[in-house]
Amino acid sequence: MANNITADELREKFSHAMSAMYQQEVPQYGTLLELVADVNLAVLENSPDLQQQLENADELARLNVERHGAIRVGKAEELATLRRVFAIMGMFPVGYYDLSQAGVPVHSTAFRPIDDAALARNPFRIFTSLLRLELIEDVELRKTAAAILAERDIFTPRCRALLDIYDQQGAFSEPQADEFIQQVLETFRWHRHATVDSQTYQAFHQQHRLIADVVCFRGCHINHLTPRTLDIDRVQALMPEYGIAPKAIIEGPPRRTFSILLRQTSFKALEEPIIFAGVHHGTHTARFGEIEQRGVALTPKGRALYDELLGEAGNGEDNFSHQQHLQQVFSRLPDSETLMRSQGLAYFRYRLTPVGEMHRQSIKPGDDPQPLIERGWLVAQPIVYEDFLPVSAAGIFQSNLGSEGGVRSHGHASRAAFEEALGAPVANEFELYQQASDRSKKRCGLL
Ligand code: OOG
Ligand code: NI
Repeated sequence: MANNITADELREKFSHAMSAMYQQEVPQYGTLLELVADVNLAVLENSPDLQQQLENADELARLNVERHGAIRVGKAEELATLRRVFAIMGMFPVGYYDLSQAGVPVHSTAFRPIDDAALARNPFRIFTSLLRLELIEDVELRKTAAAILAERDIFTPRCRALLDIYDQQGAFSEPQADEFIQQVLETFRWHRHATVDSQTYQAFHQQHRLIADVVCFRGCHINHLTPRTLDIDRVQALMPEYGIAPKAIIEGPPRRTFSILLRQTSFKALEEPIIFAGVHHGTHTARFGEIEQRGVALTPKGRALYDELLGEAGNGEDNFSHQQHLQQVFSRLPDSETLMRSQGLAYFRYRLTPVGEMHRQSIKPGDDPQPLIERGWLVAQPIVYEDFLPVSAAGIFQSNLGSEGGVRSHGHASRAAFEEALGAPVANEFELYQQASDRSKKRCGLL
């Protein structure tokens, strides 16, 4: 069919449409975008090297656009249908996150692009959580929740029809693509009208605020979007000046010369007016804005060290002392690209330089990349971490559910149950990074 829209184009349109909708719904999010743009500009002005590097990578134009968003669903069918929706946009389930360890009754995955070209084009991801009804202690309440969820359909009939059309055609024309985006937006739109009366809402809310958020509305409203910042510490510090209340601490690793994984922080969820069935007015607190700064993906060995150090550091009360403490504890993880590479702590992509190309025949599978890098034949580029961190995610959840301390509670990881609900396995993020690294090594003749 002529003029078919690619998955990358659809994802791009989708992330723009979500951003426009969310800025309308949550004006404070628009303010956060302005702050992020201001800080990014200042960083670039002070760092011509970085500016050049981003320009070369074609990153400058879309520096301030969203990198991820998050939603929460209530039942298996919703998750499975989202899998179909996101697949059309080139977003596939990667990773399994068990948040129950941190007292949040959900488990999650991230729908995201997987191949190098798609990630380079637009890495937009949706962190998607499934409520675990079995973790609701009150049996009656659990039954009520299940009954409410059984009745709702978060997708429009036209969205469902378009999914079937896509399955038959294997593609969308441009008008179909635009209609699809419009229909999908309906699922993520905010509804001021709760589907339950205020008593039912309060009962869920008392068990866990998240249950009320997932069960009491017609859709699975987008609960935050997250642009990329070049200086997360600066944005965190400036938020109050822009009239935005930040969460207490920046999640993830400390600031380093050689950035690793993912650092993130958010502003606190707003208290928004809602209307209950039976016309009572009330408020609901779920929606916020977040920022992120990504670094290199760590190997299982590097990640184990990260998890160990993070556990050792614990949680500070205020961001300043927390970051200082993190810096100290993380001194055990070398802050050097070369050391991280030679110790097998992080993933890299390799590329031959023009001189390296000329000496291609003297490069043998199994050669150590380091001498070749020093000789100027080979360049190693850190592979960006494209996924999420369960401890950080729990911190983001908790700060926006009104409890930053975080009660640890029961609940066992249940990847198999999650995959059954999803109707497919989730990809292993480490395997994806390893494959990207291996592909690049093969191209250079190193593998
Ligand atoms: C998701 C929180 C997790 C992140 O960036 O780690 C998340 C949620 O609140 O639904 O988005
Ligand atoms: Ni997030």
